[in-house]
Amino acid sequence: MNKIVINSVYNNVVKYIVSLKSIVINNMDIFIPSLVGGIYTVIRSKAYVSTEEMGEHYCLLGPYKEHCARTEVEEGEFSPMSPLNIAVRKIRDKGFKVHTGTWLVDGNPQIILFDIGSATWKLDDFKSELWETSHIGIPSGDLETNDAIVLGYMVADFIGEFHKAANNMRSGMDEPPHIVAHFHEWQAGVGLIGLRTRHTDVATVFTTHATLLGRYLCAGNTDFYNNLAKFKVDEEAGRRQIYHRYCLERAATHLAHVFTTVSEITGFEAEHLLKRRPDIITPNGLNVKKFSALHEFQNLHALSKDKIHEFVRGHFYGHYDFDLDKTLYFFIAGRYEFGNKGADVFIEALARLNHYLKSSHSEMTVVAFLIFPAKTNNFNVESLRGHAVTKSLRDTLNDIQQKIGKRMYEICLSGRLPEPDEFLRKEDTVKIKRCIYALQRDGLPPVTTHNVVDDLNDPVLNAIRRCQLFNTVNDRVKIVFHPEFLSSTNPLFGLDYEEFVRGCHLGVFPSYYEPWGYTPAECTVMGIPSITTNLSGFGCFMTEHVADPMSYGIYVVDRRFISLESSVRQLAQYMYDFCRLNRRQRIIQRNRTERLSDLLDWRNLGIYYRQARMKALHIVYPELAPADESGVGRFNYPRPISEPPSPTSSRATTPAPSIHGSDDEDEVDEEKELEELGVASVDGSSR
Ligand code: G6P
Ligand code: 1S3
Repeated sequence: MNKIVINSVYNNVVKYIVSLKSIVINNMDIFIPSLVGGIYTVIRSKAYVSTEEMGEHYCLLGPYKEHCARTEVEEGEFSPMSPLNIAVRKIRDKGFKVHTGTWLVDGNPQIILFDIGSATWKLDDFKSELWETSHIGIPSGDLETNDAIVLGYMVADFIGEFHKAANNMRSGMDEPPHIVAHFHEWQAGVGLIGLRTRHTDVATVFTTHATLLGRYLCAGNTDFYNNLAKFKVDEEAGRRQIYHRYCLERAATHLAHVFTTVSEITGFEAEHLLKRRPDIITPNGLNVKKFSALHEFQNLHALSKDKIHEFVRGHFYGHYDFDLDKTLYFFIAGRYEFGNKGADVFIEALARLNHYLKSSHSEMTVVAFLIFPAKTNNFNVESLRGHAVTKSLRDTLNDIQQKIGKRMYEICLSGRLPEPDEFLRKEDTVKIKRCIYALQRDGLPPVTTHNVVDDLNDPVLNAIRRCQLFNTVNDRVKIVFHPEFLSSTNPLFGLDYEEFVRGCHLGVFPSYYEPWGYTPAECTVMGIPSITTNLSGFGCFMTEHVADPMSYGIYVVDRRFISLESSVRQLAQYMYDFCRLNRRQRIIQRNRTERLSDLLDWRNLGIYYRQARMKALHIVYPELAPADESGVGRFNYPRPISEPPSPTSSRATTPAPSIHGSDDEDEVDEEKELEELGVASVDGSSR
């Protein structure tokens, strides 16, 4: 049997990967968190299970980017007689450069990378073919689309050769090679158009992770969801000068044997904007890694939180008048699409939260981090200075501590107890005083860690100014805008994204346009509660499969059926309710959140990819068994019957002090026991 599926993928940062996979084996996966490009995360996290399921019948195809390939790919040739090898040789014979090997991610899937530059000389031919077969014309100045065209036809050539090679190997057998090519996003869709217009005998699947027009329309001031049926799509695309791209996306959508979207809500959008209803919804999974110690994720939270504490001490030096033990870390992160990702709503709601906390004389402080990549001229002096002065104080104290230790040792050796004035010497006091003076500052702690290039027009900074969230001593909500993604080499945090998320208390993602939304999903598998919306694929998916998402630490803000003002208020209320949880309740809630990770595991969600492949194959080869349409519907997370983790479960709508339990961590054990007995689990049964 030579059943092979080919997936092609493209993310918006021109990281583009295509995968080939067999359908005989089931589809599983692995998870590596990635901040940039959700589509990249889909393919990368799925690689492990795909390889596990299909072995060498699975392969990824994409463009060759030298700087990425050097660190991420181990180059090597496929076995000489394999159809992959034969097809690669044929493509090379045409003068195209192709790199082969394995991708250095869990599962080590086979990978074929096409050097677009080596085929640019064929661009005009490819464009003519596209025009002749589909009447889609591409303007010469659109370099991204030009690259997509070259890559698309290289991929179509390759798959054509692969099909021939696989067919030749099967000569004498009745069955043709069963090949499924799965393309993701419009850029990769060109390959699908090429295959279909050339009548290559392979089954095709096209997945859109966000529609082109949807992204554009939402970024404007449009009441998108209430007007979906009314948009004049050609006109809207033309007005935005993306008509040719839109045509490619629509052609791929209609030519695919099976069309999928990552959520119902994007399916609804596709139905109106691309004029095809998805055949199957393929929700995004993650590679969930379970720790052998059940509560390891709680320990990791405490460890990472300590590192964030250290950042906060430095950033707020001179104004460090709040108790870190009563401080909560909230964050939002993602592609810098201010309105689409809900940063506007977040900042507005933070201002309300600030007011609620102040007027209720709450002891809690919230530090809200906004992590969006913007153009900057590096870190600002104030942020660096804060970390330098706190470091200097720490070093000085460590030094003095050591000296005191040595002196005490000597004195004790001589047979007496040290006198109090022998501990701290005058010169030490002077040194400490110097450090304390250095900790004084005239201005307020900055709201951003970097010099933002377009400071005056930056949407986050403007919203912070408008809401006057300036980090004054009176503010109970402090703001830190970090306009760069995090990495472990970051001089201020020294944390990578995953560690940062683990150290936070709540992820806040009040997106308006979010086909899926990996950020809250990543929080969930790390046991960190999050806020999402009923306009995000993730939010809708959770609402469908979990009886009471809020009690599991998944708060779903309504951004669909109520006014913007009401959504802001609801978000502020959720955040305020969260602030009223005591430590015990937060720990319980994290346990519950983490329990949902099974639901997001590719091992469960991979079934939809399998269905899509089978359905496509069945269309091309009707003699093959039709797809098994049963899915994750069998998952059912009932409401936990143990104590409510949140005052919201028992509260009136107005803020009131927390009434549940004490802050004593030991008491959590009782709850843990209850929960670990399997009070709420998949299918409601114990695990
Ligand atoms: C984890 C750790 C506990 C720690 C707690 C802090 O559960 O295992 O040792 O006390 O986190 O929780 P908090 O919500 O206050 O950060
Ligand atoms: C898209 O990436 P985005 O952040 O631009 O695809 C992701 C993967 O399917 C999805 O999670 C996200 O919602 C989409 O918006």
